[in-house]
Parts: sequence; C-alpha cells; structure tokens
Amino acid sequence: MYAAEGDAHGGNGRHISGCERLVTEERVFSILAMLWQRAKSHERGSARTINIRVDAVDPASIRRIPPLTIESEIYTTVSAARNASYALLAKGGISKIAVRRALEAISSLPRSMRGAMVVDALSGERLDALGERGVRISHMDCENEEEFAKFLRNALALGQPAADGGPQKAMAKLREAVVLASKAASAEGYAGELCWSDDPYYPTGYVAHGRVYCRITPMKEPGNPVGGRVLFLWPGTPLAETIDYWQRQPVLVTREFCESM
Ligand code: PML
Repeated sequence: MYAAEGDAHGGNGRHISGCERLVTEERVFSILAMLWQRAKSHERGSARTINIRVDAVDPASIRRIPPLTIESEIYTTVSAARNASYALLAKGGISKIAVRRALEAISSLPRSMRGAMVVDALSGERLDALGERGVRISHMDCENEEEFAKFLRNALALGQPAADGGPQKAMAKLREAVVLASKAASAEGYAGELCWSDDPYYPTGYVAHGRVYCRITPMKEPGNPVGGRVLFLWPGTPLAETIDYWQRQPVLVTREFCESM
C-alpha cells in the first residue's frame, strides 16, 4: 500500500504511509481494511490517494530468512548519533566516504523518497538510476506474528527513547523496519544500510551491516519531515539481479530461525 496526500502517481502528493504484507488468502480482506484505516487516519494526515496492489504469490516461491539481531544506541545530539553510524558501518567494511556521501544524500533531500538509494559501499557512488523514486523493497512480511512481537518487545526493552512517541508506535516502526532490513540483508552483494524515518516525530533511525540492525537515536531533529534510506552494495554486485530480488522475491522473516542461531 502506498498512501499520499495528493496525486501519488505524479509524485506531487506528500507521502503519508506505506506498508507491505504477505498473508494467506483468508486474511486479505481484513488486511485491506487495516491498510485503508491506516491510510485514512494516519497522524501525518488523511490520505487522498491510496494505491493498494495485491499479487498472488506461489507459497513454494517464498524464501524464509531469520531476522537481523537488534541492538540499540542512544546519543544526546543528532551529530553524535550520525557520527556513530561511521563506526558501526565501518565494522561491516563500509568506507567512511560512502557513509559520508550517504548521510549527505539523505540530509539534503528536498523531500522523502518512496524507496531507497543504492550506493557503492566503497566509493559512495549512487548505483541505481531510479532518481527520486529509488528502490522500493517489497513482497515481505514476518511469519508467526506473536513470536515476532515478543522478539521485538525484548529488543525495545534495550532502550526506548521517550521521543519516539510511545512503545506502540515504536513497535510498529520497528516491526516494519526489521522485516525490510532483514530482507535487504539477505540479498547478494548486500553490505549494509542507513535509514531514518520521514515521520517528523520519530527521530530513531538505524544502521545495518552483516547480521546486525542497530537502532540509533536521534538521527534527526524533531519536526523534520524528511527521511531516507541508503542500501550499500559491494562493488561488482549484479545490480539488476539484486534490485529484482529486493522488489520481487517473496520473503518471510521467521523468528524460529533466530532461536536456532
Ligand atoms: C521508517 O519509518 O521508514 C523508518 C523507521 C526506522 C525505525 C527505526 C527503529 O525504530 O528501529
């Protein structure tokens, strides 16, 4: 689902909400109602354009993957938090210049993109040619909702910044971000990710590298409505194949894998 304030096709409407689900057919109707509700009563406004696309997925084509391990770091200023992302991404081998270019690219966006920029993990060069649209990671969800929620609650207990608008909102944001980041990390050539929300009242962002998802607060000043996402790839990665995997491969993030790891 993609919901916007105005004309979502022309790109003129301000983004309100986006959501991806992968569910059994019996649940589709109730999920559609939930998506409608979410788009119409979002705290960013009531959407005037809502695109909901439903694709049938062959269960045999679904890839099951474990979630990333969640860590958390809290800083007192945005610059300290952003500086921390250099050290964290360096653990995954991502160069300083690539992180600097990614931080600059997100902070200088005039408005939030629908998808992610894909950037070379060493040179920091943007690799995709998808402009303002970027790459939208799609066709994923978590399996075993209750188990997954328990996993996320444990992670939130690591540190819940008050500025995030309460545990319910943080749970919802974390759920979606961990599912997306885990799928991103399961692609060939993936090196890491840097992201913060376009929600003006949600300053927590994250970096991911290897098998780690590290929440970092505050990645932006309160009230700032622009967020973004950069996916880092190792040089030589077959770009078209990796983007195709991110956009089309059905993936379920499965908590059980995590317990056996
Ligand atoms: C988004 O809203 O698009 C990004 C959410 C980042 C979530 C960070 C977290 O709470 O772990």
